[in-house]
Amino acid sequence: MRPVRAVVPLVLFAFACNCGGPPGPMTTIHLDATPSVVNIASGAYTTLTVTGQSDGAALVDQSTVNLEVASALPADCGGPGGGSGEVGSFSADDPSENSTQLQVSGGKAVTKLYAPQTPATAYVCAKFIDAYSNVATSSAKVTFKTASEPTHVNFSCTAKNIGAFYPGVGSIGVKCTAVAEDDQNAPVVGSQVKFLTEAGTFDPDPNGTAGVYLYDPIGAPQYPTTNSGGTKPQDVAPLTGEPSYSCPSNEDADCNPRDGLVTLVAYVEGNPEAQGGMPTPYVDANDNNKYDPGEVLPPNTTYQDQQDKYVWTQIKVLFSGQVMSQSQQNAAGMEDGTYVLASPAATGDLARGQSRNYVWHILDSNLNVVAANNASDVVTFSLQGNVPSGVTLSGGQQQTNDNMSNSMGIQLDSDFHLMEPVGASDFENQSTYAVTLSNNRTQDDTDPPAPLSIVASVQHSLATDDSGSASDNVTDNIDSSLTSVNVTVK
Ligand SMILES: [Ca+2]
Ligand SMILES: [Ca+2]
Ligand SMILES: [Ca+2]
Repeated sequence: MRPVRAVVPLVLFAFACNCGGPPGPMTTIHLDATPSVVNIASGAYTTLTVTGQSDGAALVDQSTVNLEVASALPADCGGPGGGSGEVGSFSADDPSENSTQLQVSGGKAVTKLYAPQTPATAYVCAKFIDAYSNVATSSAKVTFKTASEPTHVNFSCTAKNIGAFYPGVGSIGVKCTAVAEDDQNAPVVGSQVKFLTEAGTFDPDPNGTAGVYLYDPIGAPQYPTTNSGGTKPQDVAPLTGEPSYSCPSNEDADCNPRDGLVTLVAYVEGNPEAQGGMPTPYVDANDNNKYDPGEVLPPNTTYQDQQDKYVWTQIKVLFSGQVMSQSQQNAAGMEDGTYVLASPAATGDLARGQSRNYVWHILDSNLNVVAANNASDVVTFSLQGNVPSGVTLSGGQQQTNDNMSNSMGIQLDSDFHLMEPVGASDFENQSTYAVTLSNNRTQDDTDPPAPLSIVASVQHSLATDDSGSASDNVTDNIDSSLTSVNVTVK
């Protein structure tokens, strides 16, 4: 066989035409204005550049280009004409200089168009007459506007629930980012956002990227109420429906979830009128949506209900700690099963053919959901003892896991504002874990009745991975005397 080879001739046809136009070769020019949107300021300008082709080459040096600026494009530049007023000037000193003549140099003609005093839309017409008296035109539109200013701040942190009260971890950090934006939601370059916090400290990002780190310096030795340093969140009284108990270290105070709630503020100089007016930025430490004496303000300010300097955003994060131990629970005078221990209470025979649900509430000493900043954070339940055949925990497994949700327990809206009313179920729902122990032994199983324990352990991450700290990931193994549920299967 001969290979088949096809050859397709490729033919290009090119046509050139000067179809009834003026004599001589075509001349074209192009006017560029960069930038095309200019913020009005003293000396602000846009750069106009005219390039073109004439006689098949770049514009000849020493030839001239005429420029005109007006509030409407002239008729001989393809516009409606009739422009008026001062909408830009070719002179830095004279706002009325609305035309100029440029010499081409290096194939182009360049000049500056200075901003007017007030916002305006300027139309610039460039006109070039070639050696054959052909007229080529090009135009550009330039918008002069008042400089954009921040009207709001976008503010968020990479963790909602931070294990800042966990004993002995030292400083942990969470990255927070704030961007000042204008009324078009465009970032306002050059705006310096500042931060206020109820607890911990804000430090610049040590990696030099955008944002700041919220560092917790608490490192409490045991209870958050006996922390050894740093600023901790304000102790607040429980709201209606918010669970609480008498704090072991201070019987006059209630320990309640909002004792771990930390208010953060990002503020920037801008236009608060855009939001219908705003009060002085303040750290609403007690979550009542109003300024109370003692709440943190920007340096050297006094609180005003209306001010015209700053725009700002407030968010809240939660500082949480270690899962409460049995000894802490006892010291707190809490009854078994109130918040932490499995229910129903520990002991009780489980006859053949029976099953039983056990419920844990995994909470810290403020009754908060513990921090779980890693998707693999988990509560693990296991059966311990001489497990007879036919006895299973939660569907046939000897061990069962329940991934923890990265939540605050406290209900906040999408802006991290506290939602009212506060209900105890909000705090409990996200901290509840359950397993089922089933005794499926048959008459053929002759193992003797066995005492067993169900043991829960918690592995959770105190902060997000980008905290810059090596100590932000801990395994919190709960005291076994707390978490064991003892049951005899018969
Ligand atoms: Ca309290
Ligand atoms: Ca307040
Ligand atoms: Ca607070």
